[in-house]
Amino acid sequence: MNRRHFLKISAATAAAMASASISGTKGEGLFRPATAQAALAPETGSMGAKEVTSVCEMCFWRCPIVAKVKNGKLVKIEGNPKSPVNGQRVCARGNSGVQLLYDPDRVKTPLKRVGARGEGKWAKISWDEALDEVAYNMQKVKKKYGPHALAYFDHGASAEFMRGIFKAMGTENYTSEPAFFQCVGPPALAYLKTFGYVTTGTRQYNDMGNAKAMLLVASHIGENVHVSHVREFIEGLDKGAKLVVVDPRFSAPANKADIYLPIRPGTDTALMLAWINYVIKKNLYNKDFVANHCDGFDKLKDEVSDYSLEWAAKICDLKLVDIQEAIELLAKAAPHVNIHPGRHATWYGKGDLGRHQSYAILTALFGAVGVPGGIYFPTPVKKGHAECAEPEDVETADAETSMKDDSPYPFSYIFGTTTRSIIKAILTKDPYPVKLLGVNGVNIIQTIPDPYTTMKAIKELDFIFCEEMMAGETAIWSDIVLPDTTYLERYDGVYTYEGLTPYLTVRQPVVDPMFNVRSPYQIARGLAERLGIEGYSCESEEELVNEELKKADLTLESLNKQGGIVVYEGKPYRDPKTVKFSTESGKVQLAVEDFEDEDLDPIPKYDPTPAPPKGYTRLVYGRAPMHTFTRTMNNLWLHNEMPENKLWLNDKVAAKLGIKNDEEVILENQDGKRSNPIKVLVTPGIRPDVVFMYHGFGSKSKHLTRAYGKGAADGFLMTNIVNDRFIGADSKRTNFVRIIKNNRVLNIPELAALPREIPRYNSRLA
Ligand SMILES: Nc1nc2c(c(=O)[nH]1)N[C@H]1C(S)=C(S)[C@@H](COP(=O)(O)OP(=O)(O)OC[C@H]3O[C@@H](n4cnc5c(=O)[nH]c(N)nc54)[C@H](O)[C@@H]3O)O[C@H]1N2
Ligand SMILES: Nc1nc2c(c(=O)[nH]1)N[C@H]1C(S)=C(S)[C@@H](COP(=O)(O)OP(=O)(O)OC[C@H]3O[C@@H](n4cnc5c(=O)[nH]c(N)nc54)[C@H](O)[C@@H]3O)O[C@H]1N2
Ligand code: SF4
Ligand SMILES: [Mo]
Repeated sequence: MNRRHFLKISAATAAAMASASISGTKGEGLFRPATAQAALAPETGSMGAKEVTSVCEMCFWRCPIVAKVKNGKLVKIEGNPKSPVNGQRVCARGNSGVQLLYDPDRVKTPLKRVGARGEGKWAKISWDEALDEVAYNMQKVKKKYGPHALAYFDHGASAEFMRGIFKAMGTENYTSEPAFFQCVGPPALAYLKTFGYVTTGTRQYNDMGNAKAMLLVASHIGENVHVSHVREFIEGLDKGAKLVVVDPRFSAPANKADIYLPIRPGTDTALMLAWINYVIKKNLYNKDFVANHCDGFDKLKDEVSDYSLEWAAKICDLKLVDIQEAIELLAKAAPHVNIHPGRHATWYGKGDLGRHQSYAILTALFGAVGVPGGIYFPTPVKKGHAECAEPEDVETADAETSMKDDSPYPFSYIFGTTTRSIIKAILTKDPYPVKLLGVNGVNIIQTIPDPYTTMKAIKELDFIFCEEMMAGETAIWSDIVLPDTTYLERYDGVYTYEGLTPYLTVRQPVVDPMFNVRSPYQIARGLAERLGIEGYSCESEEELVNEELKKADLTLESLNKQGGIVVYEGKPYRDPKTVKFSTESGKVQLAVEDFEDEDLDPIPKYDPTPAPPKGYTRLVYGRAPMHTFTRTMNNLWLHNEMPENKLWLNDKVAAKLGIKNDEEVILENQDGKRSNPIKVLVTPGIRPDVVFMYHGFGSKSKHLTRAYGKGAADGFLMTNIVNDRFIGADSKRTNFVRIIKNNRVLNIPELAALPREIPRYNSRLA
């Protein structure tokens, strides 16, 4: 398919999604009072609807939106036409926020567990009872074991006010666990240390729209859907950018690639280092940029000098001509070349940081920083602080052995306390006991690999509570469930975008809260009152938002008069002569001394991740375009689009095993853990030494009546976790599966020969 054709099709798909009819919700929900039945049936048609601007939270990209509301009911969501990034567009998920609001399986009132943890048996309780119980247990655990026995796993907009409560209790164990230790921690650290700022976090400062060539290693843009990111990618292609895609699976962008490299999984750093060596040896690097703005070039040159393209071709199972052509193509476009920094990076544990550091190094060698098409500098946007919504600053109590400061992972403190350390402390009391867990915006069972260990740890806790919208896995494992509003029913403060076209906008309720739910601010306030924590003094969230808007010389009213968004001028580029970096020396660090100081490699090395044991294949996963992790699985419209996931299996392997397309199989991992039944997608679009599934499926909560048991959960096949040595993030692509069909175990034939340099996984050695 050519590019224009693709654009047309994407537009047609978007239009189809946008006009999808609004049907009523079905299925018996949990504790659904009769009066709520009517509330759950949305209005149809958006003619004459009231428009309220807000911000999407169906994923973390947070596109500005307009909600259309008729007779108090939300009927449609579109992009905010004034938004410079998405305009009127939202993706399938953004559009389907309507069905999150009216999902019959929302948690509608505070709940107290009456069965065993994980069983999902609850009694309805009042808000006073729920908050009293949480506050009582927080105080009790703190008194008995000290403040650090409290831990908080959080993610996303709903979590911030409650984080203030945990901080004020004096614990060191609060952190956005999924964001750093399960997602973007390794590239965030790699770019921070190389360039002095984080180019890839919640936002990604890479200018694909103006690139002349792009390199995507795994980033499966188009399946990984962030509206403006996809648009910039398409814009770049439309303007003629060349594209190199490295992925063992024929992903959505692989379909658009000039050169597609179906790499052996886990060998990307070998390819990157050979490319870096080639660029240096063939004088393809930007000499001015390196001489004026980079430290450590000679060291780098020396370190990578043995990595040849021939060697990489063998390790990576790629053709020499292809990898040579690819690096020449990228070099030709320099400096307007986009080496995508990646996002989700917690793949193999060992080597994850170095892989992303090697993208940063190649970017620097091409001088592709602060220039159109490269990575760029964020433009700060003025945003104030709502002091009336911040608890007093409590100095974190000293811990004899701190999990944060004395972490075995020297750079984890930058992000918080490593997930693995907290889980280990719950199970072993080492270095101290952790006895209470608060969870907010995290699917604690499916987001953290090795759910078996997590479930064991939860059983050891004195108390676990969550703030949740849905009756999913986190809710069924909690002692108390505090029902949150959805993002469509609350304020969450001011959002700023520091990208190419900076803007400021605000999330505000588009309808009144349904049921007996409360906003995160009101929940935190209720707890603060009971715990004697001062600082949540804003009477209302409007007051809080107005405080935050002061610094930008705005009020909610003035902002709303301007269409809910103010756009500023961006300053993403720099003069290559005078550009300065926020590292200690003001220069790009091609070799990171801070790493060396901690006995870690200052320049990445290739250290192979073990290959599958005989009879097994590697399990990998990724994003489904119309779902966000587990959180959208029960959404009526999105469920209808994709109710279950499939197992991508190489056609030659399938033929050898006698497996046909759409046949149902079960997977068994190297430790004997088995999956739900999953249908097979037989395809030539995946290597023979790997299988793939979309993440988020296979819910274990019976209360999610649509999502329960549909498809297979990747995390339930992850029991071999390798933690990287820099921050201790959890690996997820270090697990291997074989196939069970009709109760027969089928060994996977090895169709890609393994070079001697790559060891095979052996549980006794691991
Ligand atoms: N096996 C496996 N694990 C992974 C990944 C993978 O691909 N496979 N991906 C990793 C990555 S990249 C990431 S970013 C993380 C994502 O990890 P999570 O953020 O944990 O992702 P979700 O599965 O969507 O779970 C979010 C939970 O928060 C709840 N929630 C959503 N919105 C709100 C809200 O407004 N208020 C409240 N109170 N609750 C809310 C949802 O109902 C859901 O239970 O997962 C990581 N872990
Ligand atoms: N629709 C949708 N979009 C999303 C999200 C969502 O939930 N839904 N989540 C967002 C978030 S928080 C994140 S972090 C991003 C994640 O999205 P990405 O950063 O794009 O995720 P990755 O895991 O890096 O990429 C997945 C790809 O890696 C390939 N792969 C597997 N193993 C290897 C390997 O060893 N080498 C190489 N080169 N490729 C390999 C897989 O085949 C797959 O195509 O997506 C974001 N976008
Ligand atoms: S990318 Fe889609 S789901 Fe994510 S914020 Fe934008 S519209 Fe919402
Ligand atoms: Mo992520």
